[in-house]
Amino acid sequence: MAEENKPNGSGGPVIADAPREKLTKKAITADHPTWCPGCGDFAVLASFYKVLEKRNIDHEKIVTLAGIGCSSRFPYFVNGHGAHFIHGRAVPLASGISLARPDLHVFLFGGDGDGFSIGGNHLDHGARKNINMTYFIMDNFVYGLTKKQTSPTSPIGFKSKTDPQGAIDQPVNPMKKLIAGGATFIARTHATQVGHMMQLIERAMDHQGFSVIECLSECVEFYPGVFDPGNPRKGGSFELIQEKKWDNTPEDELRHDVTDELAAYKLAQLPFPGVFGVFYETDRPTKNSLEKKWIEQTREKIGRDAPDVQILQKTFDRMK
Ligand SMILES: Cc1ncc(C[n+]2csc(CCOP(=O)(O)OP(=O)(O)O)c2C)c(N)n1
Ligand code: SF4
Ligand SMILES: [Mg+2]
Repeated sequence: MAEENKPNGSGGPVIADAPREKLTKKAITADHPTWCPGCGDFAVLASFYKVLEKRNIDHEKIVTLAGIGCSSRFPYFVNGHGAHFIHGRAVPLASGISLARPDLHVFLFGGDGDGFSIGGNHLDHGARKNINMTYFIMDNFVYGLTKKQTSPTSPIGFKSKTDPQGAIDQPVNPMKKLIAGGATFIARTHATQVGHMMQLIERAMDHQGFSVIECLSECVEFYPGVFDPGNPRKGGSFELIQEKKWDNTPEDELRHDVTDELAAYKLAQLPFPGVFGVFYETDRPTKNSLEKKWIEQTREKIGRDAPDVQILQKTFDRMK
């Protein structure tokens, strides 16, 4: 008798896990993307597929979530669990899923309007609570889906349907907002740099906590050419952050310490197109881990095998 089919202590057969098929791009591809030809978001999707394939993540553990916007169409194009949710409310949705199912890889995608405008407050709270998820923000400095309104990252002077004479409001600095909010992994990339996007997605998903990547992703329809200064192929410069290696060499003195909040702010001050890579990374307990402890303590008191509903009932009973 094969070892895995021998009866166990409880008398039932022990069934070995079936060998898994490797995750392929074909398996994770859903609908054909409906973005405009040349939109930067295509490259983000391609990088994401490549990371999933490379890391061979268990297919049923992949969740992609989003709010509303062109970039937020992302979950339609990924064959996995997913939802296209209310504009700006994707962080609370992702928070609930992450806390209820900590075994899943929760990926959140969206735009600058969704993340920094209507969803700006939720972003701060997801960050301070350090809820485990990877949030990829495709920043095109405009509202694309609704056809060219000023967004919170549009630069002063940008002419749009809401600012026909040019934007007059100070734009959000995403890196500064995220550092101040309390996100524990904060990085920046450019949609023309597939290798760099992949590296950052991998680092962000390996990070325990609220990890955010801002990606300059061009809207070729409503703000063409805006990210050329960060694209070497268009004569721009894609300058990478040199991170400290802690190798005692004199040059290491000049490298960036990703755990240094003030140093991260200084990098965030650099004029456009700024620098790319990891600005800040720190280790702080996640809400997931803190809640897990609390749930375990409650289970100890109420009974290991008690169903969730009974735990809830007992908790409410104690409040009477
Ligand atoms: C509550 C609510 N307010 C406004 C809208 C209209 N709306 C849809 S997408 C969007 C902005 C999208 O911009 P962004 O998040 O930057 O995504 P992009 O299309 O640029 O990728 C707006 C204002 C909406 N759908 N729901
Ligand atoms: S409108 Fe802009 S952001 Fe939307 S799909 Fe077209 S190019 Fe992309
Ligand atoms: Mg946008």
